[in-house]
Amino acid sequence: MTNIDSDNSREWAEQAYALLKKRQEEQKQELAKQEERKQELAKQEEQKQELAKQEEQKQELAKQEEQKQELAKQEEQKQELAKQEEQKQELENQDLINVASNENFPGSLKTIDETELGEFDDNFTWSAMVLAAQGKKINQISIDEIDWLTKLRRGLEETRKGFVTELLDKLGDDPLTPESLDDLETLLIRADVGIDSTDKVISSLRTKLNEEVVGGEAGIKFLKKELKLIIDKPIKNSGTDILVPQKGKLNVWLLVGVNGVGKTTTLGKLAYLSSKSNYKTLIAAADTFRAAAVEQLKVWGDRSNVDVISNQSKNADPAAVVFDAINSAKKRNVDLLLVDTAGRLQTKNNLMDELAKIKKIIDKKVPDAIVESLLVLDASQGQNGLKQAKSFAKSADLSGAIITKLDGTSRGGVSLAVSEEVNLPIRFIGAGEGIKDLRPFNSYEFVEAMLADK
Ligand SMILES: Nc1nc2c(ncn2[C@@H]2O[C@H](COP(=O)(O)OP(=O)(O)O)[C@@H](O)[C@H]2O)c(=O)[nH]1
Ligand SMILES: [Mg+2]
Repeated sequence: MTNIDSDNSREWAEQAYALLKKRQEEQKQELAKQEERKQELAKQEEQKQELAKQEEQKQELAKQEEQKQELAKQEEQKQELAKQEEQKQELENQDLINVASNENFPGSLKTIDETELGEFDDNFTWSAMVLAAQGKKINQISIDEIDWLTKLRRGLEETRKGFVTELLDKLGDDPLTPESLDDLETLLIRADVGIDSTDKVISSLRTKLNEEVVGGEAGIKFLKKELKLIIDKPIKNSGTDILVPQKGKLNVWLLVGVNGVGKTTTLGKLAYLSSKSNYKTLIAAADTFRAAAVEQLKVWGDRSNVDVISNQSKNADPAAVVFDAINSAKKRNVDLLLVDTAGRLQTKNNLMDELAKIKKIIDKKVPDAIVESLLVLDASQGQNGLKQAKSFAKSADLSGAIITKLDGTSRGGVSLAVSEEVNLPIRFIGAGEGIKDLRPFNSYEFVEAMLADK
């Protein structure tokens, strides 16, 4: 807990927990009410069908009657018809009621499970403190945020284990020495932070050591600050802190990267985030190489109610799919078009040509579109991921990176190498296979999770 400066933070966390608990209770009650209402509607529907059946029977009877006593009972028939008219009216009225009440309860169609509030434990306290340290107020935080930070910290556990824990063991409570800097250097390299970033951090620590005595705890604090500076630099240079679609324009985000890094999964999670944030979203299935890719995307699209534009014919041209998707996006006034692309490594030149062709189509059809080419990298690939980033950056004109699979890898440090050596702003990070396991990148949270001391 010592890593975060925040007064009374435990008390803060307790209050936040109580508030979230109350909010969740209220939500549960609301859901129960909706469920009741749904059953009520179902009952009404049954009644309506029953009435319709009676109506049919009556008409049948009336017909028979008509045939038998056509002349004699004309008067009676008139009355019968009048009655039927009345009943019909009643049915129509009921129809209106049903439509109206369905519209009132879109919540009952929810497909994504609400996150459950967990225990008031160390995870909650740490997450709440990270939020508090960023100036969040108690009533501004959500269970999802707490849940995500918990996942992030857990995800970076492996990276942390071979790193901070060991470092703290080595340092003890003693001030830093030139020897402990050597240890730190080794640990940073081992966590795939990269040579350049490591050199940078170590040399500024060395300068600091020459000027003053630095205790273990202060050393960690300084280290966090330095690492954060490295990750923040390309983000600052881009002029955009958090990547969001610009309203009033077509935003096109291309997800690129080699096979298996998590492009399609990430795209699915992005579609969820985007549509949940009320951006009109569309998916283009431009990985036409893998037969199952379209199906995989459709499943993700269904989960967040986002349509998928695809071309099922074998070896369809990816640029043609993007062409169709742009037409459709323009027609529907889409804010964000997410484009999934193929990632065959063996034919890398083709891959780059394909990406160039896709970009050309976008430029031609929507010159004022805001295009982002986001490189997806699998954190568990460590230095290999860094190599991919360098080679893509050379030929694919990238504007940002997304780091996936931070859960359960010991190589989360690669994010720093990508920032320092490829100069790419990290835009999102993924830590799991669920639809909510992707969040906009936040350097403060990332560094806190990577160096948390428990
Ligand atoms: N644990 C974990 N698995 C992930 C994550 N992102 C993607 N995956 C898995 O990685 C595998 C490849 O993902 P996919 O999206 O098909 O990669 P693509 O070939 O780049 O499109 C799948 O089994 C995904 O479920 C993540 O953040 N964490
Ligand atoms: Mg894919």
